[in-house]
Amino acid sequence: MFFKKSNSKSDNLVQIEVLPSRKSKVVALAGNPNTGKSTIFNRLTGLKQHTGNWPGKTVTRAEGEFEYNGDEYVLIDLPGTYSLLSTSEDEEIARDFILFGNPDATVIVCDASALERNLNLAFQIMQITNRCLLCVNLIDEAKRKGIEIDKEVLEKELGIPVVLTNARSGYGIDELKEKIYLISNRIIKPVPRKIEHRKEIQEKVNQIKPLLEKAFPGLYSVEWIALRLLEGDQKIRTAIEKGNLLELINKGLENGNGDLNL
Ligand SMILES: Nc1nc2c(ncn2[C@@H]2O[C@H](COP(=O)(O)OP(=O)(O)OP(=O)(O)O)[C@@H](O)[C@H]2O)c(=O)[nH]1
Ligand SMILES: [Mg+2]
Repeated sequence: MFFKKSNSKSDNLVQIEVLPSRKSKVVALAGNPNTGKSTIFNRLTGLKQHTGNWPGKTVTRAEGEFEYNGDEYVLIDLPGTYSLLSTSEDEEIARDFILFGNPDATVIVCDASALERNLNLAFQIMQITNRCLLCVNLIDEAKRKGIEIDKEVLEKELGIPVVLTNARSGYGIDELKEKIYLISNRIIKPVPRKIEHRKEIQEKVNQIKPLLEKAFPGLYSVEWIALRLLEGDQKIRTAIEKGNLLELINKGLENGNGDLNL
């Protein structure tokens, strides 16, 4: 049995709840290259880290653990990518993990001085999962360049929580942990801004979605998968033809704390 202190408005009133299982929550760390992901990863996990390779790949995989508010988290440092749509090994790993690993929260790390470029990936992730937040890192560098980030406006425009950090100094890391806690415990449920597609495309997506749902009950990110099919994504198409799309998802789930071998 696993006990957890729940947050109470009054510090004197600490409720003890029994959680149904002790399974760690899974948090993915995504972002463009060189945005400070590994520095944030180190800040969050300290010495509790393991590195290896992604199964069957030459790409390094870093995984670490941390505790917050009585919960245990496994953090996965995904390869830095500009997009999730091309077929490079790095992008495929990041994409498959977010899509099939079903993380409890995905932290999208971006460079405060290059938001416009970085938000491309953020929007792609926001189409796949609602359980995400934007970590605007390197704010010290941005400030030096005279760039100020309006957190509230960004949150409103994107529909997801935004945390400003300087991973080098540790500024904002406590708030980042709190937001990860709130999202992975479903205490806050972000509603990311979705991309509006042309009418013809949306009509096709709406035709494909129910077919996918029928063939693969329990499938999430259905809209995203439908869009990839329309685009001619070979990997997704093969998974559907072989009927093993759910198998891929379950593998991702099972391996949230271990190896993701897709
Ligand atoms: N000034 C400043 N430097 C930072 C901050 N975060 C990270 N850095 C530095 O930026 C550089 C890149 O950081 P990494 O953590 O390696 O970035 P990354 O996203 O993991 O990079 P890749 O794994 O290569 O994609 C390092 O020199 C860090 O020390 C920050 O908030 N402020
Ligand atoms: Mg790194």
